[in-house]
Amino acid sequence: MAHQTLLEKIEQKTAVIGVIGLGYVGLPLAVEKAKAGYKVIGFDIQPRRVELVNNGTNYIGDVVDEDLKSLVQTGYLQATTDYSLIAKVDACAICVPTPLDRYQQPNISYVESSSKSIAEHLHPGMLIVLESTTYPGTTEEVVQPILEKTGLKVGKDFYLAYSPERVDPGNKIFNTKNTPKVVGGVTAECTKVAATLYRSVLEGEVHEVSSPKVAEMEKIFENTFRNINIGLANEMAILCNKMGIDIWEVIDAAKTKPYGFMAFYPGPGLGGHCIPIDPFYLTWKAREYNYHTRLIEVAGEINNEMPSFVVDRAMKILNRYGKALNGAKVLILGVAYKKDIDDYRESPVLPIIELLEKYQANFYVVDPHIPQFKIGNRIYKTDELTDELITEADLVLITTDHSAFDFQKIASQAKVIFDTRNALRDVKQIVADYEKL
Ligand code: SAJ
Repeated sequence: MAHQTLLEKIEQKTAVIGVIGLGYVGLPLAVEKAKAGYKVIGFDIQPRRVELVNNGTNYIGDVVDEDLKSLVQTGYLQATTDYSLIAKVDACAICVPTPLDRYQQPNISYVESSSKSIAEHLHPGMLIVLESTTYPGTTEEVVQPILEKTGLKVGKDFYLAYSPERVDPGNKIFNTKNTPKVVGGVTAECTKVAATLYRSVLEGEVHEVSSPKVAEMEKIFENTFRNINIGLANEMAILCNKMGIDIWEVIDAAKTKPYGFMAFYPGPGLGGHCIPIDPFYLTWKAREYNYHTRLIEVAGEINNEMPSFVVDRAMKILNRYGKALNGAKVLILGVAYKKDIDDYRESPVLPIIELLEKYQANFYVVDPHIPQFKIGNRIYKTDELTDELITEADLVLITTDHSAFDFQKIASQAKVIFDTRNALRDVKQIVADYEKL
């Protein structure tokens, strides 16, 4: 049986592992598999990323620089743009982006192209695991047919499973190695082979489920759960503002309940490449079953409303000083979609900036993790934070609560602060005129 050979290779660590997509999911996974003693080939369409990996130069915050360097030097990890090397691979993980297109429809073109590349070099005894977050059905309705066009049969000649990535960029406690992993294979053998490989690499529990669909759905459920609860926190923030109640104090009080409550916090909107996007993979698939995922769509509307809610609040604050947004000096602290990371994909600060431009505000952006960023085709450079930028601002807008910001200093120098992240919660003395979301 082919899977016996593969299981033996996994147990003896002679299996060659492939990882397609060397981003914030794929590179940490490739490093963990190489650290476990497997020879790993990383595949990426970006030559720059391949060059960086092969030079032992790390570009992902959650990967330890030294680990990458030594794994490359010892030959356990290499990267390539040459997908024909998939022919050498015994087990291959697909870790490519699954964005939405401009019509909010799933774009699984990277999953399809990766599957086609694998199919060109598919050989008996190979395991393929899709890790990218996607709608339930992708593995069996999209990936499997592409692979079986080769004439090889899933469960007999090759093994196919889905195992969602669970990477929380910047999380100092949970990482690829220690976070529990869910695995669902097309057949029982597929599940067994995939689970055996993950158990030989990861420390966290490997939780087996009965099919790829269950694993695909549980991942989307995880992220939809976050999206909707953040939407609830944002709606409560809007209402509490109208009622003159401090939403942050309300949440701190609610979370004293030791059971049945989980704290989520309002913010300037919902960023990242997962939480704002994944639920709409489910919305799209649900239409096939003539079902309308109302809760997901309402949460999306509320979360998408937050950038304009923030700018409206800024307008009202400036108005108290007889200032229009037009011409006002606004200092924006943070463009990353959440604290202590350098990623601004889907960041809510981008629509906030577009609105400030529309109202002709005179704004400056500071983000110690992001030297420059793009909105559409326009490139924006961030500024160094100086005393002048703080003292001369008509309004300091805190949009990302990076640990690198000295909020005590900012609170003592700024005239007016609007804090969308409760970033000043631990600041003893706030001299400025201070307002929170
Ligand atoms: N946010 C809030 N209020 C909250 C929590 C988050 O406004 O209470 C905002 C954040 O500021 C950010 C967005 O939501 O803009 C997403 O935040 P996130 O913490 O979910 O961060 P991601 O998208 O980088 O990572 C998430 C993972 N995070 C957590 O579970 C904490 C996890 O859901 C997934 O493993 C990952 O997406 C993924 O790749 O699916």
